Amino acid sequence: MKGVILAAGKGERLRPLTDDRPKVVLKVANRPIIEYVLENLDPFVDEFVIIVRYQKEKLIEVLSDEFNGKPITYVEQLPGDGTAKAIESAREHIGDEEFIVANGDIYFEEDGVRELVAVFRREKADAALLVKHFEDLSHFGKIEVEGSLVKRVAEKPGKVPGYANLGVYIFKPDVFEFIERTPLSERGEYEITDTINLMIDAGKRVAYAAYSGYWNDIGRPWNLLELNEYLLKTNLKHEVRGTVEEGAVLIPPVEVGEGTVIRSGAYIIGPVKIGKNSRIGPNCFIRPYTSIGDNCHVGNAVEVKNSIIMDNSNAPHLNYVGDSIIGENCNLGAGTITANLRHDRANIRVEIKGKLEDSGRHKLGAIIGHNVKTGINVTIYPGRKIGSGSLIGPGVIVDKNVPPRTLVVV
Ligand code: TTP
Repeated sequence: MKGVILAAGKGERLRPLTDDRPKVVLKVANRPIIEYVLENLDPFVDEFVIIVRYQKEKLIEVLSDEFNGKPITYVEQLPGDGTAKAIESAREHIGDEEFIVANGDIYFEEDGVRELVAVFRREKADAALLVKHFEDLSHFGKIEVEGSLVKRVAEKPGKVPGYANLGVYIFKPDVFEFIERTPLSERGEYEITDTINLMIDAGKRVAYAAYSGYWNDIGRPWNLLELNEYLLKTNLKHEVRGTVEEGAVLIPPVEVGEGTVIRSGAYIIGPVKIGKNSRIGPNCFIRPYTSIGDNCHVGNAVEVKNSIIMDNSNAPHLNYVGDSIIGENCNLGAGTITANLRHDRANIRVEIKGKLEDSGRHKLGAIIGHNVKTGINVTIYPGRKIGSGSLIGPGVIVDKNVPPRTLVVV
């Protein structure tokens, strides 16, 4: 069976981290998001087809042409937007067998796919989708079911309990005939949920598998922090491949990659994951749920907590990085501090595609794109974004979002 992964989206809600790359290559717990999708589909498929468009070269560079010995074919999405259009793009690569489809920007585990395949076969279905029960469907379309089959994929019903669609499906090749007939939705996309309703109207058997495991839809920046926390909490082993100097304290689990040096006076409370060839300390404090990538430097008098610091980035002296995401190739000047809590302890709101959204978190720090440099004594307000390639001069208080490639001075 082939596994089709949808990875052509622009990831606009994840700006500035997606300013110059597709969201599926962003690393969480030091691994590109799409690798978790490939890994959890791997037991069920013998070949991957990845649908690409936005910044596709970056994705191809990261994954190359195979995963666990199974070939990957990259297919450019046909003109038009939406998940149905993305799936249609795989048409020539699907023979006459059923195939699995998964969004490339979600996290799910193998058990869900196993159950999906089992339900599809048991029900002799024409299609099957993975669903999960939520108490509040305000942010999801509702999957209405009757017995073992899906009756309808409905609009977002508001704050009511029910099943939501998780973005993992099995289809037979006849889905392409229904995709051809799928109309453009109100938001201007060809959506696979509309295709599924057309299939149900035509009397096709669409089954569902209810998943009880962990799932995350990585649409907004704080979803990366949630997933990072989950992965470190559940999957991390204490393993030191680098060097730990005398006088450093590592409270397990802490993973330290090859070539990394943890210098004296570093105090690290796991779960913490540190990549290869990084320099940590002396005299720093790294608190739980922190991932630090390859070739990073976390230096003297720096505290990092519940954060993601991507490859080649530095917090070298006198920094506080809390509940924050720092892209690749960044450098924080001495005294650059992220604020992660409001005095009134209200939830932090973040501007997403021009609208303020409640992150649901009362602790959220900065969201810093790639290739950003800050000067000394820069203060960043909670939930503020700094666009990739920007330079923030000394003493600046970042209380507004900074667009990409912008120079900000006092
Ligand atoms: P979305 O998260 O709806 O879209 P997106 O990835 O472009 O993100 P944003 O809304 O922030 O801009 O996409 C769901 C999945 O479908 C995701 O895995 C990307 C994929 N997709 C495509 O492959 N092609 C498309 O045209 C669209 C819209 C999404």
